[in-house]
Amino acid sequence: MPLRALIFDVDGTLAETEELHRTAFNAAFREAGLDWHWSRDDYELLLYVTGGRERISNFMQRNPDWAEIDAARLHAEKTRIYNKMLAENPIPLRPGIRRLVTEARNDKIALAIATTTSRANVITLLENVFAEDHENVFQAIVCGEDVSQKKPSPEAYQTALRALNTDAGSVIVFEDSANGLLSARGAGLATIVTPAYYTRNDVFSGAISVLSDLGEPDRPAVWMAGLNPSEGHVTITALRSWLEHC
Ligand code: XBP
Ligand code: MG
Repeated sequence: MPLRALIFDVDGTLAETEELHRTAFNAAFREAGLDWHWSRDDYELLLYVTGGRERISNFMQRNPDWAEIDAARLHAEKTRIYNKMLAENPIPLRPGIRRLVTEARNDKIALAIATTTSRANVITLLENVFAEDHENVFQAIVCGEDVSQKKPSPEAYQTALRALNTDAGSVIVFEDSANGLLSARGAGLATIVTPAYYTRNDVFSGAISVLSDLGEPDRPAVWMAGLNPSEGHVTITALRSWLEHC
């Protein structure tokens, strides 16, 4: 099948944002007068529940005394704090993302996002990294608010596919997590995984390739499993030939 679209996850894939999410959760807890603190080790486990509000609700089940706490309100505050922090301290795109996005745009390959994070977070990140061009880069942006079931449900990817009006066989997905990979695989999509800090211990069976990142001509990616880009960095030419072999 010809390559027609690339779909990117956001947190951990476009940028290493998850540590800022953790910081924002902890700040929201402090502001609400709660003595909760999610350490890095805690957060690595908590991330198995996708979606920040769901993550808070899941955590609250540990103690019946917390049953009355308003998870949605706490999460709205976390989102406000996260966006303020991200606007003030921009996080860069991971290696190879900007280069591949530019190549795809030059080749008229559609680009989309499928994430379980909140839309406000995605827009702030895109404004930071693509500046005045940010509204033109992605033809479809599917966020947590757009689905009834977050990853690992395939709904986010199925929704993105419908928005792109493209066959699953013509698409390649970029993910960083096992939940994201399950979601994309559930929608029948070939998936490349570039593990992030918090997902480095996940299991990525079913990915067509697992790489440290997408690499750059002067900074090759480290191959971990599956297909290996011969030039050391992922190009549209490599993706076209990989899709033919899937
Ligand atoms: C990652 C997530 C998100 C963020 C928090 O999503 O699970 O929930 O941790 O974002 P993805 P919210 O990798 O699919 O982008 O608090 O806005 O849910
Ligand atoms: Mg992710």
